[in-house]
Amino acid sequence: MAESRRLFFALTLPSEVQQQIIHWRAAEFPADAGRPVAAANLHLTLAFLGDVSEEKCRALSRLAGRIRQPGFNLKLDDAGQWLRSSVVWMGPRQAPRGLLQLANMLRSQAARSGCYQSPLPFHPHITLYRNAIRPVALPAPGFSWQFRVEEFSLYQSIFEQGRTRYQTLERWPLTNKEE
Ligand code: 2AM
Repeated sequence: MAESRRLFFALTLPSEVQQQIIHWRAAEFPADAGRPVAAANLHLTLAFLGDVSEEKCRALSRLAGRIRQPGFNLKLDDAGQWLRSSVVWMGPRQAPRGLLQLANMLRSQAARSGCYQSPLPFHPHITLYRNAIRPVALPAPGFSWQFRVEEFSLYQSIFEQGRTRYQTLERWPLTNKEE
């Protein structure tokens, strides 16, 4: 059987923002909120691809490399909990148009390449806790992190020694210009 890998497209958070978020999380959320996601794993998924063959991965990478759009500013100022998937998340109160455009493009390329895509609307989020099975008291509004997004990445999800880590396979700049 051909090898396949669990892949997704995502935005990486600047490492200083990852660090600031985990300090804020430790201060603002109850200690038993759930299983905290490690700082280096904090990301915003644009399109989940699932288990993908090498051949399909190459095709998706070629399509991603054709995307031409400028970068955008992302403001993280919202948080919530989804009890169905047992996650606590943070994200933008108002998603920037560039983010929606990029995710829609990657999701439709994935769907056309045969990767199952959820019919639910894209809800941009960064998972902060997993296994959050009981309702968690959320921090008061007023928090906010803002940064410029200038690239997006293809990630592989690797589960080893009881932990998940994400490995960047490829990155593409967000630019209108032809190379
Ligand atoms: P989550 O953080 O909301 O769980 C790697 O697993 C990334 O892909 C995570 O950001 C995860 O979202 C997302 N992901 C996993 N399974 C998914 C699915 N079936 N549909 C959409 N996104 C998924």
